[in-house]
Amino acid sequence: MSRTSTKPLVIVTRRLPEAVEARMMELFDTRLNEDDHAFTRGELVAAMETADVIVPTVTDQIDADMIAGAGDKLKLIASFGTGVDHVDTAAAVSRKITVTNTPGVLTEDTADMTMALILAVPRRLVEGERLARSGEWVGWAPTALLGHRIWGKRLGIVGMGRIGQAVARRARGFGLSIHYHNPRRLSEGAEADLEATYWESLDQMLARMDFISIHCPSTPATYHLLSARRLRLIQKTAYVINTSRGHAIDEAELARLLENGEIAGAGLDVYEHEPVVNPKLLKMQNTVLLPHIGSATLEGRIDMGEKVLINIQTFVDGHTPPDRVLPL
Ligand code: 8YV
Repeated sequence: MSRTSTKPLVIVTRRLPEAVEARMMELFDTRLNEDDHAFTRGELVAAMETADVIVPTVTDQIDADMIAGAGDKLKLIASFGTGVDHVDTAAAVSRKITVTNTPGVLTEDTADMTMALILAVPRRLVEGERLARSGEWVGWAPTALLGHRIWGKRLGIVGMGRIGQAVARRARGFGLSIHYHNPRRLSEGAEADLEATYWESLDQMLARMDFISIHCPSTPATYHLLSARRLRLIQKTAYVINTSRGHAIDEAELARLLENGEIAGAGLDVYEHEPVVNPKLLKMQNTVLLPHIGSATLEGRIDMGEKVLINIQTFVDGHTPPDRVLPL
């Protein structure tokens, strides 16, 4: 970044909470996206040719070609969000462009939404809500809208990082026993705190759980971690919950298994080809589908924005930003 220019040019690709945009404007020469449309590839390329700093979100795919074509001034990609699967971080690092994210501040909100899905699917919450509004509800009946009990069941958490652990803490309060698979086993103390059982074999865990909730980062190694083969290991009575990234699950196979009653239900906040949702999933009653709102709280978005501001300011001041991301 040129030391002679007074303020760096920061291009923000989506609307952020007012307070964050206002601070961004005070600190930097900021260009906002007034109508909040998702940038086209062309717009993103143009932004990367001119900006010193770009602030993208999950709706901006920044690949190696775009990074190769970036202007010499571009030195920082300060992403708004925790997952950085939309940025080719290896390509960025090889062009000496720093990448940052906003970890930690959306843990509790995402865990809340996960818990909401864990409750909503087996208790048929959305079906019930629709019936109550439809004008077709004829009154209480002992056998109406029977769901399944949550208390006493087994929850298998795939990816026991910050969010996975926050889900575990909540789920224990609902009487679920906690099981997990993770590349690294937690410390004895952490396992004891969460009363969590470690499964080295994902296959074995999947076959024995009543709920499976995905909380791993999206990397080439976790692409279709729940592959067609693994999805077929899941019990007929089990529910699959995903608030991480759609890529972790073979969505077409999940839809097929749900359609055939080979998996009981699914609660999804993320999809393989967002914003497109597999049409089979849309038609089913045993799915609860959300539009990627796991971290969508005003408080969370403000905290994320503050992290972006700190990352940019620290970088502009010549230091390593606190949330620097290195390629996995
Ligand atoms: C964000 C998310 O809304 O931070 C993440 O990784 O998945 C979401 O909760 C989005 O990514 C912001 O870019």
